[in-house]
Amino acid sequence: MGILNVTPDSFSDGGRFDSPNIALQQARTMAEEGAAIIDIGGESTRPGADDVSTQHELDRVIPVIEAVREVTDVPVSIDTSKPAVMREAVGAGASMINDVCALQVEGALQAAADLDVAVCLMHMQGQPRTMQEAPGYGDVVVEVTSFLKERIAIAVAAGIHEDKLVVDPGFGFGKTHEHNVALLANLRQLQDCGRPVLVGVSRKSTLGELTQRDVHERMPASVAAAVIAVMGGAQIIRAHDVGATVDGLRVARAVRESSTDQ
Ligand code: 9MG
Repeated sequence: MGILNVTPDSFSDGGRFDSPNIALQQARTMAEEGAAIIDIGGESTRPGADDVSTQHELDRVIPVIEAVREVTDVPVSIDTSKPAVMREAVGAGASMINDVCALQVEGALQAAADLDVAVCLMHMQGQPRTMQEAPGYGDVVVEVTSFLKERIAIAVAAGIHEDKLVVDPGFGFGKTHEHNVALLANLRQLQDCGRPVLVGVSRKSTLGELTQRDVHERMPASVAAAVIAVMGGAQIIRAHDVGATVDGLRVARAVRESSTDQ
């Protein structure tokens, strides 16, 4: 899943793709490099980011979704928590909802049920503005898994087909570096959710902490983390550097398929 942020303030590429033409070129490049999904977002979820109105978010993402749909068959995912944006984005051609709030915003469950598209339910402790202030867990892996199971049950009860759901532990969303490392090390436990696992660790601050690298120097660490995630059972990797990640994942997939202890 290639990341296309059409925002002025995302943590690693804020402002780079916020003109539709540049965004379109980036989408083309990601498609050529092997992205299987292009995830388009118009509101930054980095800690402390400003809220964006529904209209502003729509103005950012809808022209880009329409343009991307014209130039590639690669499926588009809409990265949003707002029901109105979900509806308009799917109307414009998106076929997946990537919701960091796991459909907890009022009206989001109904929107996803009505739209009948794939949905990624992500775990987050707290809200983006404050989530990194004092994250705390007894056992992070157990608590994240149990939250995701509960959200699956709630989504299914709201009329969303279970086979449309994907789960995501939400690296960096209300988690310390230790929590993120524990989740990556024990990712296989998320298989208990019974749904494909999506992992987004690309360029995140835990990788900066581990490597002492600035955000734009974290591509090797991001690929390493993506490979570890796939070896731990992840089926979708959300990444900025699509070409390098695809290479890493080809190696990981070949090794995983050849392993005798799945
Ligand atoms: C939008 N966004 C930022 N980070 C993310 C992550 O780790 N997973 C998902 N699903 N979305 C994310």
